[in-house]
Amino acid sequence: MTDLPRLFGADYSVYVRIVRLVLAEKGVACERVPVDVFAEEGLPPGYLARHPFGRIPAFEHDGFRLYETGAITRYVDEAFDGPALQPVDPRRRARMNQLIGIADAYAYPALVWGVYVERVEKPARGGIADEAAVDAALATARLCIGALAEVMGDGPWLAGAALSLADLHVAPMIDYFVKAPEGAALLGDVPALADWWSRLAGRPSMTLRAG
Ligand SMILES: N[C@@H](CCC(=O)N[C@@H](CS)C(=O)NCC(=O)O)C(=O)O
Repeated sequence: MTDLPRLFGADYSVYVRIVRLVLAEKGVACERVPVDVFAEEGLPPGYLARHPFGRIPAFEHDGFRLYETGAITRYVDEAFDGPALQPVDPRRRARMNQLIGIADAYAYPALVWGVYVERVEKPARGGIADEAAVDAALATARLCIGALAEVMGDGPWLAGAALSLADLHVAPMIDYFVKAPEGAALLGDVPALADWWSRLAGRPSMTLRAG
């Protein structure tokens, strides 16, 4: 019998959630192994052998170890049955990869760290938001939302007619972003992306929280 793939990480993580969304959309069960990168006691012994950069997620399937979310999700899509999550058309696939690149390079730092963590999480822990940092992040966030909408084209999904890895990569970032009032307002200013978000947020995979 084939072992279940193992996913190392924590529920709060954007990148762990991306892999969980992809597994859920493919209908692939996995074993979760808790790793809290922000734990006071540090990383579990031996974790750096799986992920030398000490980030989450890490993944293992039948002895094949992998880290980097984009590599994991493409592997899951290609190695398992279930609906294909990458367009076959080279240009559509290039758009999907472009969207994932935008998400990693620009959206994650701005939407999640610059807006959500600063505006929502820091005050919830008794801290004070750095308003200059929020303003700077919002400017980048506006650019990101505009770029995603432009690359998306006619939709209804980010890479075209079918749900793809791009939707599932961007989703956890938007989910944190819209928890900040400025994030929700900014998304609302771009109707194509706001409509996409309502479509995506209602999928069963998106309601998975823990476990
Ligand atoms: N390039 C990595 C990024 C993963 C990443 O940044 N994960 C965050 C949690 S969402 C993390 O481990 N942060 C710990 C840190 O920054 O020290 C990937 O694609 O998997």
